[in-house]
Amino acid sequence: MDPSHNLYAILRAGFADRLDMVFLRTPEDVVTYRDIDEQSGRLAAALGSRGVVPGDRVVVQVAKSANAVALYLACLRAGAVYVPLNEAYTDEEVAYFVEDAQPALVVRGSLDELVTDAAGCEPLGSPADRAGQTAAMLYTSGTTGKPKGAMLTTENLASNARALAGLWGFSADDVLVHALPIFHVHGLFIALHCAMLRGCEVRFLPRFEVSAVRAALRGSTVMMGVPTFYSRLLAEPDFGVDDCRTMRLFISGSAPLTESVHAAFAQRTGHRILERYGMTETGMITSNPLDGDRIAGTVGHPLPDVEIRAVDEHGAACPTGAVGVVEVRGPNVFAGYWRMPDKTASSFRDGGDDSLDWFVTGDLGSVDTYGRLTLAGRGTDLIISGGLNIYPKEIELLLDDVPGVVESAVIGVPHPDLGDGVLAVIVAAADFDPAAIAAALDGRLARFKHPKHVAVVTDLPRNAMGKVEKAALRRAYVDVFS
Ligand code: MLC
Ligand code: AMP
Repeated sequence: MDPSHNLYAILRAGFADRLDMVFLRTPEDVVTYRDIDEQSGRLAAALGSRGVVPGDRVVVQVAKSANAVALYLACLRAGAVYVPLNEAYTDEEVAYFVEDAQPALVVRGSLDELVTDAAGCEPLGSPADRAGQTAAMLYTSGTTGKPKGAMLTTENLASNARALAGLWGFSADDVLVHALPIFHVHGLFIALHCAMLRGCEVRFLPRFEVSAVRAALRGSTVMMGVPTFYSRLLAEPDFGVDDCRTMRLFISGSAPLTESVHAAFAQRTGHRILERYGMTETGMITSNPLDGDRIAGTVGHPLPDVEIRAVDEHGAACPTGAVGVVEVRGPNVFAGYWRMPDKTASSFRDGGDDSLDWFVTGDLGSVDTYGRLTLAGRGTDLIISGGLNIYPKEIELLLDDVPGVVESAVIGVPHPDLGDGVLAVIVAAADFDPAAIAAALDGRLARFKHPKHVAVVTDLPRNAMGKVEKAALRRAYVDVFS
């Protein structure tokens, strides 16, 4: 097989001469690249013995661990489509994904059984040929409708990884602090692929816990995080230059980094955080430069071979500096939504003859004369809380069924720790009992989506069309979490 036809083979070429170096340093264990190569090979064989064949989906909802990384890589080697799920999802939420993905295998909770099986297997030989095929499928929601499986190909993921490892100056000498979850693009692809392409060491923490992260920063060189990581570090009065002596780069993304956090971090540590922008369907789209100006409030330039533009409501390109809907095209853009051809078609705009079509991100932004993108909010009501996307509709549908709730509107309002905090504004009947809300959501909705505050009102503001004016609500409740 041509090694460029399988993502694991591409990544392996990056660390092939560093097999005896540390890959994952976890709180309990030290896992070398050779260990992961062997373990992912055995797990790939174990997948085969369970009947998984190339193209099959494997749904995985497990805790972050070295074996979870090995299982991801095993899926790549076996040619299976890796479908990771947030550990916080409830049985009811997982049931939807399993029904939709039609997986050949579901791995939930413990990896023990699979790992035990793998121990008795010979590592899989040649990786599956997956040229032009889906390597992983990640679910992402929309403002309406159910979550959609975004199909990411070998080439989508490989092109993005190569571009980022180059742009951000990754080398074998780097040591990456990894405190992100590995069920999303950021922690799974962006962080791990950059490290593997150069054979770097990764300090692999189970979650973001501020004292463990501070300890891990000492002796490390790069950290990737969501803005909440940076505001939590800054909330430590004694966090500063001493923590960052060996660091060369702090990267932020998944949610807007405020100019005040950017400035405070620079002042406290001497490091200007490098902000980049991306999404599940596209991987990374733009990045501030490693060398040169990292401008707070902008998300930088498109990656090599990636094009962006802002368009108006008619789909015409906006003049320089004018805000429009951001569209993107390039090798990073996904192959479409799993079994949703209509939704896929309506998410792209015709790019003209011989050109790729444009993917419509739904984000609003403007492009300046230097080609830099500045985001200007979102065209949708999407809430981004601590780097996790939350869709109001999903919560409103459950709230509207709660006894005593007449109607509801769910919005995101500024939250000092999470960026956006989820607020439910409800119109209640006389018999409404506030405890009924928690009771109705428990077990049905992942806890991170639960409203952090509920406000009861007599009616919701509506426009002439009868639509709830969420912007007015956001203004009215702007201070609720401050
Ligand atoms: C946890 N909780 C949250 C939350 N995370 N609530 C709202 N928003 C969040 N993000 C809730 C839990 O349900 C729980 O509630 C309580 O907080 C404590 O849980 P925890 O697990 O101890 O939380 P904590 O460790 O503090 O987690 C916060 C966090 C984490 C910000 C560190 O959410 C995180 O790591 N976020 C990163 C997400 C990420 O990787 N995003 C990238 C997406 S990819 P209760 O009620 O049970 O007590 C993408 C593309 C791109 O967007 O561009 O990168
Ligand atoms: P997801 O679908 O979970 O991958 O989330 C993607 C969304 O996160 C994008 O459409 C943006 O709205 C948001 N996002 C990612 N990076 C940034 C950033 N640097 N600044 C602002 N928003 C961001």
